[in-house]
Amino acid sequence: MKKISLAVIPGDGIGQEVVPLSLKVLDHLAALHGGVKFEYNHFDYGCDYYLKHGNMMAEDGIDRLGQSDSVFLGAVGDAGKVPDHISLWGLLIKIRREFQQELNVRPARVFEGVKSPLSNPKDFDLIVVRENSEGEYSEVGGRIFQEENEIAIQNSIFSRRATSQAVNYAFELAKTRRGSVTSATKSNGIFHAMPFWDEVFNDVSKKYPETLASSQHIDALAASFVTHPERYDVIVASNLFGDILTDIGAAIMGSIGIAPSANLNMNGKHPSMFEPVHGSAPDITGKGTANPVGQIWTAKMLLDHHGLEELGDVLLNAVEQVFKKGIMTPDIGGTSSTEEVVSAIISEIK
Ligand code: GGG
Repeated sequence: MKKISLAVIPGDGIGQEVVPLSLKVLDHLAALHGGVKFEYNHFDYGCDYYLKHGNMMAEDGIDRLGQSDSVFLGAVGDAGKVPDHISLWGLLIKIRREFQQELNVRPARVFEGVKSPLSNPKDFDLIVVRENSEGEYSEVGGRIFQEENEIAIQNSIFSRRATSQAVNYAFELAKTRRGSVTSATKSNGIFHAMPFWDEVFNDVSKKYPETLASSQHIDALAASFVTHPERYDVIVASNLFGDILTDIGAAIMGSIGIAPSANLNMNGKHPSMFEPVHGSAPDITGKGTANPVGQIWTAKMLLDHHGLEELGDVLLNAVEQVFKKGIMTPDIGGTSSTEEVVSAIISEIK
């Protein structure tokens, strides 16, 4: 029997709705198929925790989270309570950095039965590998002068090690898929970092002569996501470009409520973290209509990560069947509640 301990952080808003239901799905899967037992360590970190304690997590929070095999996170942020940069850097980005989760892997595809803005939705099936530890997400910079002379300076950081790691991962992943890697660049506008990014991409690509390698400026790439989705298999992108591209990808999938992600620790020293792409969605919090699929597909990525790919496939297959039957939340045109979709998925787990 494989035991997997999870540090569970529902976080804010709809995270508190979709995370507990996803644990029910995992428990059902484990009970039906055996071979695995999940142990949950619950943490109430988030914006309410901040209001009570002045921090997004406990002082020893990282040590406590680090005692579990993986982190299962819902959503972070409630701008009405805590400024977004405080909540994100105090929890989500803090965990990514402290646990050296240097890659964020985000698959995107359109499920049968779900309406997408694309005319050929089957053509859209890709994975974005996002560099997750540096790039434009940096604390280097500051503000100088005051009033009309005030200046904010934000430096981005690109290391050869982390950039190569992301590019290498993308090429390895492409070997298991359709064999093509596209690099998201902007070397015509960003003077130092992006020519460097291109240089690293070209260097790594030489090790993979059998893989189709290309670079595209992020603006054109974002547009082509919609006009020529069939061109893309694996995309490697910087922290910010990857974040933006995957929101566009989620919109093409029908809703950001569907999209999953894995923040991977690559050195085996710390847990990886699994979180949907969506945020806390305060506009629909408490209505019982949040789409649970992003969190449940995220659970599939967690299973894959722990070597339980067969169980992961059972889970995703159940989601596929539910969508084919038209059981879906209002964000993708359905009339079902979060709980109804989760119950339908549980019933489809065979
Ligand atoms: N699911 C976690 C979450 O709340 N993400 C919201 C967000 O703003 N993420 C930014 C990022 O992934 O860098």
